[in-house]
Order: sequence, then structure tokens, then C-alpha cells
Amino acid sequence: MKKILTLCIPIKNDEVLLGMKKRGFGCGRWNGFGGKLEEGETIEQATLRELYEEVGIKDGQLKKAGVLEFSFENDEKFLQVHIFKLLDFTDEPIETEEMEPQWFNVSEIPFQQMWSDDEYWFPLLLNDKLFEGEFLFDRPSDAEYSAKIISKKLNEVSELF
Ligand code: 8WW
Repeated sequence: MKKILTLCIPIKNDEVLLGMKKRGFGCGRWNGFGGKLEEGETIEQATLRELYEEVGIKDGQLKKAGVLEFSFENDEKFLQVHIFKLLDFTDEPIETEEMEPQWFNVSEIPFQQMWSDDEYWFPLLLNDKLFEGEFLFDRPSDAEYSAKIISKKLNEVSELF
């Protein structure tokens, strides 16, 4: 069973906007903004809706960055995450029930408090490379436990979905 998720990283100058997830899946970690597709939505529409719901931003330009597949040991399901950058936005980030937003300089991204795969693909995203990859984890992260990577594939590609 495949589940499609979106993930969006707003970027302005040399800073990225991340959110501290306050509840649910990925709670206690910094991440971009995103979530599940609703019925009838395109991936881009879902990305913009989640961005607005989680951090109050509704303008700017989406740029495709990568597609990653995540799975967990002893679990049939996998997540296919479509990753975008958001550029040229002017709306101010706001805190929501889901996320506490904070700007980070690109040289000070808090990888120790993020999903453990992020340190591999963030540099590609920041350098305008497109990428595809697959990560197998031992089990899902929560505030106390950082999922460990059992295997990984990550490649730069010339085109995406
Ligand atoms: N950065 N899974 C999608 C999502 C889901 C729910 C709320 C965002 C990962 C990152 N994100 C996710 S889930 C992204 C917000 C990951 C495994 N590694 N790295």
C-alpha cells in the first residue's frame, strides 16, 4: 500500500523555514510543511493547501525538488513524499495548532532534530538538484526516538514526475 504525501520547504535568501511539529506523525521534529492528499487534489494543490493550513502562507512559486519513498521494517505500507521548494513568497509565517515555524540559516539546519534522512537530501535541494531516493527505517520517529536508517538509495535525476 502506497500513501502519497507532500513536503514543502519555503526558502528566502539563505534561510529555510521549518516548523516544529506539535502533534501527530513526526511530532517533536523540525520539518517542512505537508501532509496527505485529499480526494480529487493534485499533488501541487495539496502542497499549497497544507502550506496554508500549517503555516499560513498562500503565495509564492512551487518548484519540484525530489521524490522519496520511505518504508519501515515489518510494515507493508510505504510513503511516497513529493518534495517542493517554495520561492518568491511574501506572506508571513504564522504559528498554527500543527506547527511552530522558525527560520534557519542554510548553514545551521537542525539535522539532529529532524528525520535522519534529511541530512542526505537537503544539500541537493539547496543546490537546486532534482533527486529521487528510497529510505528504509527501523521504525517511525517520535519526540523521543529518531528512526534509524537501515538502507538508502539517493540519486540526482534530470527530470521528476
Ligand atoms: N522530512 N519521513 C510528510 C509530512 C507528513 C506529515 C506532516 C510532513 C522524512 C521528512 N519528512 C518525512 S514525512 C513528510 C508533515 C519523512 C521519513 N523521512 N523526512
